[in-house]
Amino acid sequence: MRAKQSLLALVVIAVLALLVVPGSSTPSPTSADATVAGRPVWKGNCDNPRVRKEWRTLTRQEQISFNEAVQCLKRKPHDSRLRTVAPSHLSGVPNINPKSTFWDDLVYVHATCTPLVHFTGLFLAWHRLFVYNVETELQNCGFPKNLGMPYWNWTLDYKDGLDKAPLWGTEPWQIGPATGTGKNWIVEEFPEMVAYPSPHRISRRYNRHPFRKSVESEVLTSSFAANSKVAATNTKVANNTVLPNHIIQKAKEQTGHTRRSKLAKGEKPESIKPANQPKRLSPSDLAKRFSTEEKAFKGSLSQKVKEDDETTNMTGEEMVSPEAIRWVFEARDGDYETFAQRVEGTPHVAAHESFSIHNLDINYSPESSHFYLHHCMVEQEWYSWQKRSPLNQGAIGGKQTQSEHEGLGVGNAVTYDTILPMAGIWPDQKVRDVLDPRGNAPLCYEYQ
Ligand SMILES: [Cu+2]
Repeated sequence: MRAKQSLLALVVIAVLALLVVPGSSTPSPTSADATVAGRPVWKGNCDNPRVRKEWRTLTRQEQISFNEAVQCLKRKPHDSRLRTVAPSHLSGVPNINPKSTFWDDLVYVHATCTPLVHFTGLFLAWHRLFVYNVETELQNCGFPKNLGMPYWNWTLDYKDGLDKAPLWGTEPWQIGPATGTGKNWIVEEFPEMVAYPSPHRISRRYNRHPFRKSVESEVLTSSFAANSKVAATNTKVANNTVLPNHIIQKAKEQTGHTRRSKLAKGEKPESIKPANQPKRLSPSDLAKRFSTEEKAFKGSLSQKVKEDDETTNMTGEEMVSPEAIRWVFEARDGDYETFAQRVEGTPHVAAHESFSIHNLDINYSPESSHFYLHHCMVEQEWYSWQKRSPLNQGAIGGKQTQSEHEGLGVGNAVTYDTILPMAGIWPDQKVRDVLDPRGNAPLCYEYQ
């Protein structure tokens, strides 16, 4: 009888806890199993969160320390644990170059995961984990342990121009010019070569109208050239291919193969081709997808899109403006899919596309350190949306396979157990493990 009473008391306490949580706007300590509408809510109780600051609020010394940590990662040798995730015939990414640097490894992790983690339901969760892991690597290279990744709040630059952000420039506390020199826009400050897709120097060019056909065709042509070179030299899948579990599962269902993490030497990649394989979106497919998002945004600005010209003439600045961010945050509480699609398709894409060349080929965009400052801001947008309501804390959505038509993919739905592959460099995690930025392992950070 007593046992029954205490059980009843526990149930009452649990129900009360659930009722209290939705009323609070900040994360409250709750039981690990507590849920809102079937979704996990934050524990939010980690000790000593790393503090992520906006670039311009860092001290000069901290800015210099970030640049030095980046250079340190460029001096570190290739990590032999690196593995291919999406087979090369799906990703278009070349085999691992063992003569590359650890900085190149970071680019490779992103590139080999690209078909799984862009324009799918994994975009926000995967990039959150990726940025956090790189943040740890920067700390191991001398960046202060109490600081997290700096972020670039591009909304502060929408009036003056994204290229006028104080992070650009050639002083030791800046990250290099927004536009390099010469006809290939080489960033002269960085003499080092980056390895992927083939060895080259870092180049960058600011485009005020990144969606104009002329800019797109100029930049995409060079991107295509790089890709076709890769395709020609890369007809076989690396022997050390590791596939994420959901693809292995699919392959198993289709072929009856048992679970495997490696391709045997000489084995044809077709034998493990999943039924619903991620189709690699070409740069022009991606451009189409971007312009769909743009139209939706432009439509929300002017109530209706009158002409195509109107959207292609949009500046990157318009797409990161307070108005654009307001539109992103109009996603109602719990509606992860609307939020995720808008944040990826508009401010995220705009800040990328405003800086070419390789930044228009999303595979290799982390070759420039501003990738991390930019993605840390995208990440903050998600964190802010999550903070707004307990309904958002555990909200996920979208599918696992890229599609030309669906911004968040097609095929299997993303679940709390979907794997976020880290290509052998860091442990893979599940989606549920990265929903709470202050949930202790693996994440513990805060924004300032
Ligand atoms: Cu990315």
